[in-house]
Amino acid sequence: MHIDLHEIDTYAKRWIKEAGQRIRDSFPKTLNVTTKSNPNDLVTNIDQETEQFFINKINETFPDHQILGEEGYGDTISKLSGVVWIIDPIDGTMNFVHQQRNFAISIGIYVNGEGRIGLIYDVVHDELYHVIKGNGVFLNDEQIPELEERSVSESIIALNATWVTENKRLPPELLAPLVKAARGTRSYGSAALEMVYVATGRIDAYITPRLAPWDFAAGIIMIEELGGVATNLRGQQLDLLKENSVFVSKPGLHADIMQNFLENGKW
Ligand code: 2AM
Ligand code: CA
Ligand code: CA
Ligand code: CA
Repeated sequence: MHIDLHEIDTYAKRWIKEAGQRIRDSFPKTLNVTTKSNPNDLVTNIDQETEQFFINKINETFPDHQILGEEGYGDTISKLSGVVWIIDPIDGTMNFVHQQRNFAISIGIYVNGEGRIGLIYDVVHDELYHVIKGNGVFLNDEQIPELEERSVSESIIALNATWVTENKRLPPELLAPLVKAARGTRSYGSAALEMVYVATGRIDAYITPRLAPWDFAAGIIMIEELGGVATNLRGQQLDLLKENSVFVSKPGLHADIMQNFLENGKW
């Protein structure tokens, strides 16, 4: 199979901008909101229509590519061979519904399992974060500099308060000392945006016990391209075919938190 990454990238950029325009155009219209696994797990007609928009475009233009999408209109994928588009049509659906901001479209493009292109589009701000592996990371036309080291005491860490209260995924006392030791914590409610905030240095790390591949597929390519580190909460490599805990961070800070707060994965 001949793979022209620049051609794929050109289409991906065009489509993500077009999808973003459609989402902005939908704001005055009535949104159809339903729930999925529980009353707080929301999905809208716009999530579904946006995913279908990408699938139609990709199938028309690149019939031999595979698609893994959150809303389930893509393919059932058991291994990452050939070109796979990993798409979250709206990341931060709760924000989209309640706030009409703080959400993004996320697309990671993998070739034989390797992350090659990542796009995260902050639709409301018209900010496109973009990486082609080996060619740097850009916010619109501006190149994002490499990540530098940072101590815990001077870092802002993205972390949802849920994970230091009683919950099904983590011992609540695990992260409490980190919350105390850090300069500050934040929670934005969109994993894709939290990833690009790490990439741009607006925050220093992001920790969460459960994400799906479409939440992080694009973001980890950007963070790794800039010298950052992306693993699960036990310090292991992320698996693009299932749910993972996720810990992305500036270099140095990752090892520090792993060693001094995450018990080197032995919790
Ligand atoms: P979503 O808006 O695309 O569903 C909210 O803290 C972040 O977690 C968002 O990126 C959200 O993505 C994601 N998220 C919400 N529910 C999730 C679930 N059940 N599993 C994994 N990620 C989820
Ligand atoms: Ca969802
Ligand atoms: Ca998501
Ligand atoms: Ca989503």
